[in-house]
Amino acid sequence: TPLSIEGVVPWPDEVAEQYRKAGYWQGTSIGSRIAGQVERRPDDEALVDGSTRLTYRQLWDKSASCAQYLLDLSIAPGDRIVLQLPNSWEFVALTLACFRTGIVPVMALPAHRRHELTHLASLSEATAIVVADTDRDTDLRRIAQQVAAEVPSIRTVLVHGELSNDATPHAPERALAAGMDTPGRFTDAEYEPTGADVACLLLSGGTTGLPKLIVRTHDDYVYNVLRCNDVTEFDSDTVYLGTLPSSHNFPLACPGILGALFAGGRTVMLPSPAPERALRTIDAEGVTVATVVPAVAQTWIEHQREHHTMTGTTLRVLQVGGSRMPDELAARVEPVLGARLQQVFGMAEGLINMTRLDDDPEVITNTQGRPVSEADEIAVVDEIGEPVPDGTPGALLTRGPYTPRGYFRAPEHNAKAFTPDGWYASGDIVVRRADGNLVVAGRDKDMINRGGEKISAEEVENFAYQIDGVEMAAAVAMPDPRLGEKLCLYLSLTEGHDVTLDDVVAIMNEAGVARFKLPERLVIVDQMPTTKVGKIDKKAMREDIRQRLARED
Ligand code: J2J
Repeated sequence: TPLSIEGVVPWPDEVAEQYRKAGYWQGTSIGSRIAGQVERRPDDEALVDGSTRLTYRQLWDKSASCAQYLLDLSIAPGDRIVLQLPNSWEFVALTLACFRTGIVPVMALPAHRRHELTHLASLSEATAIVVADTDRDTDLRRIAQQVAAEVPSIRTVLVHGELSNDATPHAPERALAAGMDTPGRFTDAEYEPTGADVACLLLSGGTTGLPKLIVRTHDDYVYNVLRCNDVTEFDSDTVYLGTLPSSHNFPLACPGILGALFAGGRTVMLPSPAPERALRTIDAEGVTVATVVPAVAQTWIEHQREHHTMTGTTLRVLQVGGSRMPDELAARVEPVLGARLQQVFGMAEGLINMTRLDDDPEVITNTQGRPVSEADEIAVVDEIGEPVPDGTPGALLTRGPYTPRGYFRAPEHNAKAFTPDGWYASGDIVVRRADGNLVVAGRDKDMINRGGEKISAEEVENFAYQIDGVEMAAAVAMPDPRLGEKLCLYLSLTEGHDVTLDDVVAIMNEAGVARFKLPERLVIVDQMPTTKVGKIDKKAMREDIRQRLARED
């Protein structure tokens, strides 16, 4: 029987039964899928991180050791732990340790700081937090202790790297490294999760004041990985390059690191997608598939054009997604990088659309693909929820065997984000073409997509409202040639007040907000533009900032 965690919204019983009957859900854990490859190819390389190279057997042993270490620290199956680690073999070993014990990782991003980590720990009632020692000049151990001070459920801080010499920590610090090298006692048979058990909590792209958590079960996540493996054609010859933060759904499971492990392939991890090192690594390791956001694809293309860093031709597929790839950029991938482009339009909430590797070039260049599963249900609807004809833009709704029916512990938000029939309203405006492929045409959610990193407008506005003299605040997307969008903040002020961009940045820094959410431009207006019904008119502001930028050019 599955471990019950309060606040999880299950699929309706009859739907679950249908998914099991159809074989979408197989009742197996993520770990068991990888265990098969460990048996089959113990001495093949599974993971490369700098000078560390781990075979399947070694990675499996390290994750078993790590699993036992977590259990010895009284972190129990079903407990949540906030996981914030840079791309590294330790990230993978620890994530697998969680998947093998039923401990649930909350997939924080490396850029998150006190504000986000505190919220994630508190919403999930985490019993531990895992951080790196530092990120450049930021001491993450100190931040983890601040989180522990705020969130009483946190009992342990696990550190990747050097422990701090904090004499009176709120929660004891333990070295992650100490747990990696004593395999032996852990047995999968004792802990193996069922298919219905929670595997991990992913972060939502966020349109709300604070990010929501997405529950992914073993059944649904295994299916997600298997479908993506099939479409992206992963096999034991695949050499996968992970450069985006691994806690994102895309590089983790679409098909990503898990896909490579399921298929018996090899994953190479880099801490960043900086072009010189990434392109060199592709050559040196014989990388066949890499995953990037459009902004990174652009830097790789420009770098390769200028420096011809990549001399080999191993790269077979470049997966690009997370934000809208301009068609002109899409057209340059294959000519410059020599790899087939695969556009991916996905979401941590579930639904993954992909172009197929053998699609017509027109489809690959101009669309964001179609669902990876025959069981994915798609509806494109107008304002009143009526289906629109193909070729007409509409709001994308979806249901399916790897699209959960509700966020974790968020009943009020669920009532808005899901229809009574369980459709998830993605907030994306899409056009479905007659051939079934989707084109992302915009969105009706209040979010800024900064090169694939999602920023909730409301979250930023809430900080602006804390500043004296701010009457109204509106965070809107402004166009950016590299990132696609950046955040521009519009403010109207009460008389006699003056507010600068620095003031806004200061208050957000004080609160410990991730840097990528900081507004990059401030526009002060006498009056906020409003719609006929008196709502703040963000469309008018997006147009206004577009014109201002054009005038400055
Ligand atoms: C336009 N918008 C896109 C695309 C995502 C694979 C790929 C991406 C994500 C992801 C993911 C887009 N064109 N190609 O989890 O597994 C925007 C949409 C979507 C939101 C989801 C994966 N690809 N988007 O980006 O949960 O607005 O997942 O609803 O971070 O990103 O964001 P996220």
